[in-house]
Amino acid sequence: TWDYAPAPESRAIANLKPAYRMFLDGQFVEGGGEPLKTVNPATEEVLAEVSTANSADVDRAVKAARRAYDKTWGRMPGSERAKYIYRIARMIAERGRELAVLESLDNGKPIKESRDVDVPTASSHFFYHAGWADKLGYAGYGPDPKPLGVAGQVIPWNFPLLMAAWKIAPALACGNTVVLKPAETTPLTALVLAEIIQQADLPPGVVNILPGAGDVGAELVNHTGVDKVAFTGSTEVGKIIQRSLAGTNRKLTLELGGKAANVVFDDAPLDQAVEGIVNGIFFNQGHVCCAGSRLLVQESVAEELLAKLHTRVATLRVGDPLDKNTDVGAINSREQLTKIQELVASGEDEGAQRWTSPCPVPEKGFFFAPTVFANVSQAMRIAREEIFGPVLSVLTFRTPDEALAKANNTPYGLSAGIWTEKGSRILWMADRMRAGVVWANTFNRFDPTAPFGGYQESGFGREGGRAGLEAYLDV
Ligand code: TXE
Repeated sequence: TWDYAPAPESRAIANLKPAYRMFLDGQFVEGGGEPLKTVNPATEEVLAEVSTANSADVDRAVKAARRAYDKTWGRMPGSERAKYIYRIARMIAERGRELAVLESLDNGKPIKESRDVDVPTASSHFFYHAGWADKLGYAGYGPDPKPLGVAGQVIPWNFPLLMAAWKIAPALACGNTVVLKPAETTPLTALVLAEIIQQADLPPGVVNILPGAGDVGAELVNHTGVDKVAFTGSTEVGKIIQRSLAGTNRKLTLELGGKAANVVFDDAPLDQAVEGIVNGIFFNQGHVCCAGSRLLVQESVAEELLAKLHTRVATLRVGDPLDKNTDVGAINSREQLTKIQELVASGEDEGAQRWTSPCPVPEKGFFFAPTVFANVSQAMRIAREEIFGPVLSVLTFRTPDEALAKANNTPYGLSAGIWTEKGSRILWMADRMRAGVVWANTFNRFDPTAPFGGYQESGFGREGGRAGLEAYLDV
């Protein structure tokens, strides 16, 4: 174990303030809720105090969004909306360094990921959707599709800025207005996005950002002034929301958990597959809904692949999220760390064979060394439940039919991976896997042009691509 001190200049680069206020009707204001303290998960130090909303604030925000919809945004030609959205996209890119450092401080993810993935992908989502704003007549939903009205959006902590972008960009492009609640452990980059939205001169009320815990999320999704609810988070909360909206005629999209199979056939280029497996499960500490958390490997190459995998995983550096060489940063919260520890203990109890990377791990902060379980059977909790951490479960198979059956043996259905040189096998598997995204000889590729979303307990609705517009239009 070792200790580190975060570079003092990081707070200045992130423009970190001691206190943040919520964004309502174009202004930064104090909320009526109990302020929350957001913590740097790598040091356990308080980063900032953040004002939270109460139910009166939620009501004011929804009403402000309604006014903005009726008076400005909902009536504006798409070509005008596009100008504002392009401006947001550019401003995110311009403030990329600040946003990346702030994201790593608040979330714990490695700076090379926030810098190279989160921030540029957030920006590209606004660029992509700006392009749709004046072309909705060509989206295939009729010549003149209408926005829905006010969107109530609740997002998780694993990609705080990027999830905000995924939610806000399509809503705005289609002419809706927004009330968004970021996750309680990671509110900061969404509030910088609010600043960008204010500076981009969007009319007041078009976007409102209200930090708070789950109770604020519940107030928002149940507010009768909200026309469309979009949620990304746990399957458990997704089901609560679905039940509470039953019979209300409000539109709903849910992006929930996953337990993706990453399937390696014996003809796969193994070194390339190892890179994809590592990316699939250790990217963002495994806090990824589409993480390749179940490795299914053909029996004949299992031993060789596992040896290569251990060698590669042992090289991953765990630690300071702000160090450019860090591969695995901090677990976002103590709560999540406890959940990971519990599931790992269950894997050992149920008889799986645990291997943990010998890498040094910081003493302070929420860290967990990359872990690989072999001899996993389908009945074990580590093969069935979403761990949402840097923990891989390895299962084996003999035939493509068995691989397919095991891959689909999950209540989830968000993503999957296939590694093989045979094109025909890729098509055969992709056609039969119940997963919203199937990657072949790669993993975790994201692009705003490609629709993303799940089947079964992973939710419904798509985000990104032309299909993603449907969630925000009356067609
Ligand atoms: O999720 P929650 P948590 C999974 C992952 C993780 C587990 C728990 O397995 O370990 O869920 O994480 C808000 N009405 N995923 O507890 O509670 C909450 O404030 C409305 C997978 O953080 O679902 C936050 O903003 N909103 C997932 C958001 O929901 C409510 C990403 C998500 O928090 C609410 C995150 C309510 N009743 C966790 N209760 C993915 N799909 O990527 C809470 N919230």
